[in-house]
Amino acid sequence: MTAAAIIVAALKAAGRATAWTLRFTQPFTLQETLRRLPEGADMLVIVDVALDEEHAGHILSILEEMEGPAEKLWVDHHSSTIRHALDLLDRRFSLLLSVDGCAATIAGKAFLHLTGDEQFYSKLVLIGEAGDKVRELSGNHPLRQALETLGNAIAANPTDDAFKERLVRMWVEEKILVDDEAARRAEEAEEKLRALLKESSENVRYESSHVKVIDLRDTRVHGYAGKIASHHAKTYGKVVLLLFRVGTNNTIVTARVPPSIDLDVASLIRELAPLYGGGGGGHPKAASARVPAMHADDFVRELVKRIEASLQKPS
Ligand SMILES: [Mn+2]
Repeated sequence: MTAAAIIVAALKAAGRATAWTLRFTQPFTLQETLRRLPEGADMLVIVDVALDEEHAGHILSILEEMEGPAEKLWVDHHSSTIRHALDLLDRRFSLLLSVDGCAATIAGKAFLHLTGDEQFYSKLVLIGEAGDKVRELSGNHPLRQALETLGNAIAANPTDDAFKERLVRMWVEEKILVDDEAARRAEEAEEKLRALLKESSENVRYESSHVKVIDLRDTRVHGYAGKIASHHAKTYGKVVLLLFRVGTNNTIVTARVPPSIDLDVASLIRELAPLYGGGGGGHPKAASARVPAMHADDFVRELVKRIEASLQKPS
């Protein structure tokens, strides 16, 4: 979102984005989004969306057949997109791709000097980088409050695209970082998080010296799972597995590894989840799995076993 704001601000300053609209999409919904672009647009900029292996073939063929817009730019930091650079050039995309930092880093390097207000938009670069965890803002950093408010406001309802678009518009058109609406949503989110943290402490299903399993399958945690798991991992210095439900058929297991423990939980999940009819992955210390609800308990039992075994191995 911050990268998009910087790009739009630069295009506007150059007299080019007189009318613009935002679409929010995921790698697995990109094909749908591309099919429903506004008619007559003369420029398309795709920002921070991975062209992932699973969907690349389909998406590339849609792009192949697409008639407009005349100008197309892909700004991204995902290595799967970079591996398709030639395919994208063949489809007449201009490319701004780098694995260094996040989309806000790239947008800042390319467009900040064209926005006409480097002071304001450099704040957005920092907030975007901190939001994407490629940079840390210290507790007393002047942007820390805005970062937390925006993060919490979005977390309160992550799929509220209209709110997210309003935020980006506000950054571009009013150059305000946080407004009352965002502050109100953030407060709501913090309250909800407090309640969920309390509930999570009451639903610890297993705990050993290295691992803690929290079962929130009877609670609505959507948007908060990562925060809850990270909180427990950091506070107790244990690997945390948090179970919650998505729909009736699937259980998500969100895993967080504290900085004090050296463990690649993502590869354990990648190995194990398919054996239970699921899948998953992520980063070494922050990963998640989705498994059929009926196999969730067996999956978690085995995952705990493997985590404890790999932590007991002499290094
Ligand atoms: Mn990103």
